Amino acid sequence: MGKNVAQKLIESHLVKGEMTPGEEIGIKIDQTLTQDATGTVVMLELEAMDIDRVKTEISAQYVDHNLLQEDFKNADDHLFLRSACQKYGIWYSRAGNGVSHPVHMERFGIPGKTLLGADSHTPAAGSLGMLAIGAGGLEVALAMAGQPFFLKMPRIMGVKLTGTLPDWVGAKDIILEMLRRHTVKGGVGWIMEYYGPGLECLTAMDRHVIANMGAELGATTTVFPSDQEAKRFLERQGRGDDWVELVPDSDATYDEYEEINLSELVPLIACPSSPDNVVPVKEVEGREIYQSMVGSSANPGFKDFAIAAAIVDENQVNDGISFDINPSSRQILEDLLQGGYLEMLVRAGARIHQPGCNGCIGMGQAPASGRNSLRTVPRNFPGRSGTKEDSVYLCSPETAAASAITGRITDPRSLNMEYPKVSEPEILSVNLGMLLAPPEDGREIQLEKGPNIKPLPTFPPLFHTIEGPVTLKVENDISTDAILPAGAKVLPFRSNIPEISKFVFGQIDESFYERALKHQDSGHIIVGGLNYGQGSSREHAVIAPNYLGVKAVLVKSFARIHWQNLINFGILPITFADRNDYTKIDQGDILSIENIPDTIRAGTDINVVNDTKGEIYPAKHNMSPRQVEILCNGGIINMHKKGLI
Ligand code: MIC
Repeated sequence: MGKNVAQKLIESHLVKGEMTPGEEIGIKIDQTLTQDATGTVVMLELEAMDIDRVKTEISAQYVDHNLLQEDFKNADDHLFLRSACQKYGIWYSRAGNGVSHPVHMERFGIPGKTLLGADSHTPAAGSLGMLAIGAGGLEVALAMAGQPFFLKMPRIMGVKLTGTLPDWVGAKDIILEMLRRHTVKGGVGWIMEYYGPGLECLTAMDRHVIANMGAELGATTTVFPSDQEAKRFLERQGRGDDWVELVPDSDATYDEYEEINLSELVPLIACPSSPDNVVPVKEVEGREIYQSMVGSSANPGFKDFAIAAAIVDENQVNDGISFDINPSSRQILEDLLQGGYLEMLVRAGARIHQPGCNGCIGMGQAPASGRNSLRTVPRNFPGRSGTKEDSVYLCSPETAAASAITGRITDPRSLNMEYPKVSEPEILSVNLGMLLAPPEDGREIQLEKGPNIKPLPTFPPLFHTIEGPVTLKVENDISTDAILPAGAKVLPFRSNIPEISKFVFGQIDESFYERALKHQDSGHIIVGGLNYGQGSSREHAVIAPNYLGVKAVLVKSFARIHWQNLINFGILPITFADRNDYTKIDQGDILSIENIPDTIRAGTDINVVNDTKGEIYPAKHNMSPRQVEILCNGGIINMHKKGLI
């Protein structure tokens, strides 16, 4: 039977297990990606593992998150990361060079390779026919040390694209349509593979948009074929020799099928505050906005900025609007400059920022209170922008630009203008000036640690019995932004766990930190709903709760990356056998879980006793035997210290 691209990618890298959906497999990792908000802990983990040099074909570290240098902390982190890259043999992309995902695609993307990234949007590299997966930093550190990456074999959904995109409709509208149909939970346990004649009208960077935001479906990753478009992209990056063809066999099959007729799509928009709250722009047209933002790894292509520039050209941005432009890579910024598009944006009243994530993760550009913000970013979880009661809409560059002119949410098709035709420069300004190659041997290089960079905390062994209060009960779809916010105030503490732990669940309940401290040594439990831990890969959303004494998380279902992070740092992740039991528990109830190591080794069933109410709730874990051993040792770092990894 023929194979699809995802199967070919997995099979060519399989080192453990069978490709049976739901079974654990181990795959070889060719490349890794870290960014500066996850990378500092990764480098501390490499130091703790005492490795000499990374064992991957390519490892790259990007500085694209902590770009606001309001004091020494971020600047010190950048120097620490640079010294670690020199020491361990990692490429270092300096602050100002751009967002990790588009830069990695431009410089290191190679069809047929695997990429593991400490960022949930790593799947963007699937645009070039890579198997690119987001994971917690510790799993990326292990891959850098030459270990396989383990995951449950996903099912593979074939998404057939037919028709052609109408004017004013773009790649963003395709992924928003997928979110409308499948929600933020629909992709959990799945790989999305796109195929069909509709691919013809998608450039490699269009595919990047779709693959990037596949993370918002909860998908393990997204894969496109490496076809003539991938070849064209690599040739224009001066890397034509890296191209290999990788397409599905003519008789390839999928576990499930989806189909989108591109010709029927209209401009779509995700309303606050979830990426799946999608409606046609027409439905919310006319709402006043405060801000319109173009950029991020979810619309990083030259065309995304050029089309916005051409739309606002010869107009003035509405005088009530902040029109924020976040270039995605320095290379693309140079090309926009050469093509005259930057001049159009500046003349129209845009605010030009440095290449980086910036407002996408609340690193500046926070919207005014109670005002609407339109953004081409991938996420609009509550408070993620930096403004607590924010109202962020997700849309295409066309919609963002049209709305910047009118000051209201505007369907771009209603503008009285032809759909602009934009084209990249003949020769791309490929320039590796801000990308530092590692030296041949960095063993003598000393790590440069500023005062904000603290050693990783020690992690206690797994408790045989957990008995403690439910210190917080949360609803469905709790994101890692809700567990541990990003943003300009919090991100600088990513290398300082005691400090960053003060922000755990702060967006939901400001009293959580003090309540947790009371049970830091004896242990306490979090209870949640569906899709707990959706969104980012930040392992800090586990390390900090662990530091505060969280010993178990009991929910209706987990998001993949966060579930793996909980296990890797020794927090017991269990789900209700009967989801209705969720309603029986109140915050403050004392729960107990007994004889844990023997119970989770013996099977997947485990009982939770509510001592306060005298009830028993059957629960389950979904861990592999390998993961059970990690948990019984209190996490991977403890296993490494015992010489078990
Ligand atoms: C995000 O988009 O949420 C982030 C910030 O890039 C995170 C990584 C992080 O929290 O550092 C992600 O997506 O993994």
